[in-house]
Amino acid sequence: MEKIKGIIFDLDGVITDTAEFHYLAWKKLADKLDIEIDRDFNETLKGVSRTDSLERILAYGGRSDDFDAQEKVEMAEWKNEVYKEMIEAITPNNILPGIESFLKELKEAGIRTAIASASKNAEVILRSLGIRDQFDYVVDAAKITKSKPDPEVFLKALELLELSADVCIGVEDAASGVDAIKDAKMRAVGIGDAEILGRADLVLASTASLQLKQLQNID
Ligand code: B16
Ligand code: MG
Repeated sequence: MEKIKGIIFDLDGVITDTAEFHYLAWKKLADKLDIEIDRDFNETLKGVSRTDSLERILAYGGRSDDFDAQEKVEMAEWKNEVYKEMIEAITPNNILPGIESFLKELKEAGIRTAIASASKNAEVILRSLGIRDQFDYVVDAAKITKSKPDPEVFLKALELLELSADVCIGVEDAASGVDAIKDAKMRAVGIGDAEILGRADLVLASTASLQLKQLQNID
């Protein structure tokens, strides 16, 4: 590909592992609703917005029609309060392996960076991790109208970076996020399981393997 000029990162599952906190908070709510969810089901919630996640959980438990709009808002808020309490414990120790050195490598190479996250808690999390200033832009759920797999969050990041899709790479841990990157016409790097992230141009088992040289070789 052309020389890389920008890299756009998902937050949850790429920069830090908040997926487990999301899962535990949703599980607490699901337990109250007598809906049984497990970690496999949680895979389908990664990268999915808070309200869409709730709808998926209710559908999974066959309870989609049991609550009105106001009750759903309250349930989503309740989950978020539980989640916010959990993420208070986040410190720079929660940055995923290899991310800090990779960001340093990008800075030295003059490559611009942004975050593209479906989370409304993205800014708080980045500040707790102590790395907010290392990204040129943060595009989070507050700045977009359509959540992943819609490409909007990545397109917005491209616009802010003033870069075209063909010189940028997106990094994601969720299938919905890889779809969003590909539909934004960018190259996608998946972090995790190749079976789940099949549409990605390159799948790495862990963030520890992120290296600019390897990304530069993606066709
Ligand atoms: P919040 P990402 C996503 O973040 C999470 O993967 C997803 O599980 C979560 O439901 C969504 O953010 C919304 O998060 O409830 O904090 O607004 O992976 O796009 O960074
Ligand atoms: Mg993610």
